[in-house]
Amino acid sequence: MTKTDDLPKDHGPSGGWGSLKGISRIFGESVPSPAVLDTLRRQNKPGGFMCSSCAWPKPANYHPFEFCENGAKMTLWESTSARCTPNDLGKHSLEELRGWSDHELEKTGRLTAPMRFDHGTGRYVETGWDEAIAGIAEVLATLPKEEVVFYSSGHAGLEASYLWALVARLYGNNNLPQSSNMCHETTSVGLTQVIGSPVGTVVWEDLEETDCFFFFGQNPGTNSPRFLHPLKYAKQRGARIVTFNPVREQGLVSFVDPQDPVEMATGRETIISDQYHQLKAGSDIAAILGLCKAVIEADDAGRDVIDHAFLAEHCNGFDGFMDFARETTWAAICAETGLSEVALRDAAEIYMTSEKVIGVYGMGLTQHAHGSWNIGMLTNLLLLRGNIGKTGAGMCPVRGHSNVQGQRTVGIAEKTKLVPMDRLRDLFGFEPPEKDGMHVVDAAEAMTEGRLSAMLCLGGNLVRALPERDRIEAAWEKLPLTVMISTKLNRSHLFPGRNAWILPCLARSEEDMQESGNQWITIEDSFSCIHGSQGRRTPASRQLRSELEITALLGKAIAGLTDRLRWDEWIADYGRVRDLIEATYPEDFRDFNARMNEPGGFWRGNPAHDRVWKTESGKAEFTIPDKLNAMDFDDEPGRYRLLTMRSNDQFNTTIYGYSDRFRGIEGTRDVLLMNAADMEEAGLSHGDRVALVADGGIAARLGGLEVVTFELPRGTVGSYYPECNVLVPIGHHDRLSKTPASKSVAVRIEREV
Ligand SMILES: Nc1nc2c(c(=O)[nH]1)N[C@H]1C(S)=C(S)[C@@H](COP(=O)(O)OP(=O)(O)OC[C@H]3O[C@@H](n4cnc5c(=O)[nH]c(N)nc54)[C@H](O)[C@@H]3O)O[C@H]1N2
Ligand SMILES: Nc1nc2c(c(=O)[nH]1)N[C@H]1C(S)=C(S)[C@@H](COP(=O)(O)OP(=O)(O)OC[C@H]3O[C@@H](n4cnc5c(=O)[nH]c(N)nc54)[C@H](O)[C@@H]3O)O[C@H]1N2
Ligand SMILES: [Mo]
Repeated sequence: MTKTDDLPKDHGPSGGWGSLKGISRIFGESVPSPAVLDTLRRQNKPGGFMCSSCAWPKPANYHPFEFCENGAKMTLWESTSARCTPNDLGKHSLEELRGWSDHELEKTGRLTAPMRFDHGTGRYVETGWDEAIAGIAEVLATLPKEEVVFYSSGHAGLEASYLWALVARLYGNNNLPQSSNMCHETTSVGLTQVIGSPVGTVVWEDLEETDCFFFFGQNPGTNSPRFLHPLKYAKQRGARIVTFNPVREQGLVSFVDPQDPVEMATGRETIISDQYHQLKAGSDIAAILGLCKAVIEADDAGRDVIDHAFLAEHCNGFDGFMDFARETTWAAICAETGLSEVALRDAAEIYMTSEKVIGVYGMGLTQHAHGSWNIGMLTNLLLLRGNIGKTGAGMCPVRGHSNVQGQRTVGIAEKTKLVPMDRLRDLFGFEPPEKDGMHVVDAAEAMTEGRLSAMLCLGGNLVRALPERDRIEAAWEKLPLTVMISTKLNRSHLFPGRNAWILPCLARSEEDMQESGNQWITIEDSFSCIHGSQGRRTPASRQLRSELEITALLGKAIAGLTDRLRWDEWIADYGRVRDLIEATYPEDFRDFNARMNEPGGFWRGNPAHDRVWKTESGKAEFTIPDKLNAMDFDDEPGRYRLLTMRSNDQFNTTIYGYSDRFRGIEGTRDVLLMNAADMEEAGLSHGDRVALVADGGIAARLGGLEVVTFELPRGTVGSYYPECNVLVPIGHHDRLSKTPASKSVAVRIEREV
């Protein structure tokens, strides 16, 4: 175990002046258009616009500046004054553009006009909206319906997303994979199995009441920096924080609040983690089992630390689980995690002496071959002391994109059982398709096997976000149809299908003027609260259309106008789409239009929060994993566990720049982070050039990496996503939910000259 006090503070606390420098650098690089400061002032406030970066909740009692370093970067990045016009794009061949980095591609600026790929000249050319929509509908009419996929990345608002799902079903399938298939699908499936809820149980009040957080594989300093404020207040109240993460993440070590003038002037920082346990990647099952074992042993020895009444009333399977924990040896747990028994008992002591505990997790738990068992084990830990369904306690998966959770709530789902099809039938007068659709991994496999005809993407950059990039790129450009609804140029645009369009859309901070005025859209945050959002900025180009309008135009071209499919009226007033959402999901969206601007958002409720378990048994389930780690390969000499990381200067495949200041890595992303003892054993020195070679059944290599000595557990190495996606096999994913296992990829290291 490393205690936070003992850790070197070489890269300074999170937040502080570094975060302001980070923002101002993007301000310089992206050359935002005027009035952007006004936009930032309205960010994440009732009556304002909701940041399109992460899904962290927006509090009712907001700060004067309710945005973080990375939210500001996102807004500045989309408010750039640079433009990528068809003319500019037409100056470059695809070959040439494929040599550009992700950063260079997006830096060309906002897309301004619809484009079609002209295979004759090998260039994108401008086209009109009517022509583009008619062209797409014409191709769609010729394709096998089950071979067309309607992907969405978690950006678009509830209204556009609801219609997107409707369009897919009217077209004739449930092929509605979403970015969460690569992200928190493990939560949607795994958490549902054990507590009957696909989403977290915690709400804002719980953050204010809790006396302890346990963090597993979530990095708030970079990925949800506004979370650092409630963590700071919790620490000031005396709450404790324990972190399990192979990487020492600065945001979980200490924080200087950029919104606090005294802290900024004095540099006074809040120490975040009381204990920081750098376990081996993929070993959380064993680590959490160790915590459970310590609790069970203490209870067996007469300390009353298990909530037996709660278990008896609410849970299934605890006797079997407790025996399993008793029988598993400390030696096995320590060997698996690389942590000592003392360290795990220390952490368990904090757990046992806290009355209200929140379990926080992110990609460090979900992106493993047995990610669902990780979630099951964390649930076991919380259940032992009744830490789900009481104030100040609960499960807190931290979601990714700003509306990734909400899109699922309003029908973007490939599984038919998740959608009230009978209501859709009644509302729109059609027979919704009955067959389950494709998950993103199914789609990727079908694509590489030539069984897919079209990819329509509502946002995102799937070519870059998916595993096995080389195979995906080759397969993508063979598709009969590709359609990308995007704000900026990205690598997915550079592999146009036989018929290909780019449809440029408004960004969330921009005015969306329709017949009834400037439109509101809504999003759902990680705590299941719904917020209205209205953009006010002048759109980047007069030719941009909103995501809702583009979706509705496609729907109209595919299914026609009828007395129940009132596409034009929906475009004219998004409030009518909210009425449809309310009619489809009355329990979640009561008085939707009236309530959407409530401060803090309106909560759509969660039965598990009130100890109502929507599982098959009607109880919360304890689970016993088949093995003590979440991986699908064994350690071998020369084989490493690669975890693919996000830097502090990116939002997924959008690379703002090359400064990962919390980790002290500047000016490059081509690095391999490695433990000093591992380096010595492999005969490598800091600064050496190496390649990573996939060691999991595919032939793939990523060269040109510089070795950086880093404090990591032995056998675990780190390098950046999305660059590493060449190395991840498509079949390497969570067994239950198919979430790609991007946090434990088997690799070997080869020296380069
Ligand atoms: N600025 C910024 N914000 C973002 C994003 C972004 O790219 N940039 N992406 C958004 C999206 S879509 C998402 S899903 C979220 C992602 O946010 P996070 O869930 O925080 O995702 P990551 O940064 O990929 O990884 C989380 C942490 O898991 C740790 N980890 C890796 N392997 C293991 C393991 O085996 N066990 C444990 N305990 N920890 C492990 C890593 O060291 C890292 O600190 O953030 C969202 N917000
Ligand atoms: N190895 C590895 N792979 C991973 C991960 C990992 O940790 N490691 N993380 C996974 C995760 S958690 C996720 S969520 C996925 C992300 O996968 P995606 O969601 O597909 O990718 P993004 O990078 O978020 O998409 C960026 C693009 O979205 C478009 N865009 C931005 N804003 C808007 C908007 O407002 N509207 C529209 N229509 N388009 C917009 C821009 O064109 C931009 O280029 O990647 C996954 N892949
Ligand atoms: Mo994500």
